Amino acid sequence: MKKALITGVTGQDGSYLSEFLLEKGYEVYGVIRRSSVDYRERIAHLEGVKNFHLRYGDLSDSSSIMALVSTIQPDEIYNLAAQSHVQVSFDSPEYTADIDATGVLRVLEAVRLCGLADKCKVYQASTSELYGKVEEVPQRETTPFHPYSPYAVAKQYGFWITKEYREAYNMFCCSGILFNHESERRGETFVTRKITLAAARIAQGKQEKLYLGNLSSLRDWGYAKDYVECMWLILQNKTPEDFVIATGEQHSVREFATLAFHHAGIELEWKGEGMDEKGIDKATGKVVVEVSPDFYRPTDVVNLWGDPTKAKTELGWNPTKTSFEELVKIMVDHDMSKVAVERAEEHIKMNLEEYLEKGVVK
Ligand code: G4F
Repeated sequence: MKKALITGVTGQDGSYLSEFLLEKGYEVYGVIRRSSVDYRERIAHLEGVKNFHLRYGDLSDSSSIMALVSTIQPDEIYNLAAQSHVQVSFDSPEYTADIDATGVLRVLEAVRLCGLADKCKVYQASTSELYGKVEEVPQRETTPFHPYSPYAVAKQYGFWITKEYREAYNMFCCSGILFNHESERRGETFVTRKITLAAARIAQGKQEKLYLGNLSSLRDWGYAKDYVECMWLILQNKTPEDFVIATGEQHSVREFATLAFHHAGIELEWKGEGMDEKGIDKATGKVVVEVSPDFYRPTDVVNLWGDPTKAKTELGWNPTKTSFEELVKIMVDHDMSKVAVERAEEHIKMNLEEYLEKGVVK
């Protein structure tokens, strides 16, 4: 039985990858950090499942990584842990560098110093943000990098140190250069999930308005569940190589919002430009989307579009398994149900409070 160690197991990708590897018959070890608040929602259904184990560790603490690698002796490591929010990296650049750059080095060094360089393969979660202020459209493996945020600069180090360990120590370590990948498990401050949740809340009368930043920003959005398969395929390849993982389709934030609101039952009409642009509910004439300078970044990456040809031809991966339209629908359907459940719970609580007050129940 193969053993996989996953850092960032509590995240969107970590949870999907755990499910995928368990299904493939792996023994999965997920690394979690100590926290006083519960952040294990995405993997709660896996706790107690045979062959799924959680261990404490932190990418900022090399001794903890070293201890995990030496005791578990994994066949594969998936380094998904990161400070992954681009906007936050402008506020916490040093922390971002520690985890997203030096953290990668700590994982690679742990493998080397534990004498596992020949045995343990390493997958590094790299990003399309490396292309940043893009020098070619669409972007492929050969496109020059131009990182454009503290996050991207840190991830650039992670990419190059992975390549360096491959060349210097002959290790099987590779980067997946993943374009944006979303799902119903996506964090609520990333633009797609922020939109689908708001559309659901606005449609059900729980929110008045959604405030967004750059509506014209372009992204290549795929479904995270499809992308974890590719992480695994990269490590099963004959030779260690880096791959672009993308759908090959590009859409704007505005287009994503239009489609998400449509699935939630609201047809949007866009009026105005720049900071004055507004999304109006055609049926009621109400402004439901506005632009706020709070969500603009000091430097923003605005033209990401990946070319997945290499992954398609060399790994046999299907980049269009889930279409853009299906992805938006999956997310909106999920959030419509989530909001409906929250409303029902509120309703029950209100009734219960009233019954308690009237002495109907004690
Ligand atoms: O959803 P986002 O925050 O994702 P971003 O910055 O592209 O980064 C994500 O994808 C990367 C892969 O390319 C990962 F490496 C990274 O870890 C992360 O998962 O923003 C997407 C775009 C940006 O151009 C942003 O300026 O949407 C624009 N945007 C417009 N309004 C907004 C908002 N982004 C956020 N988060 N919130 C807004 O209100």
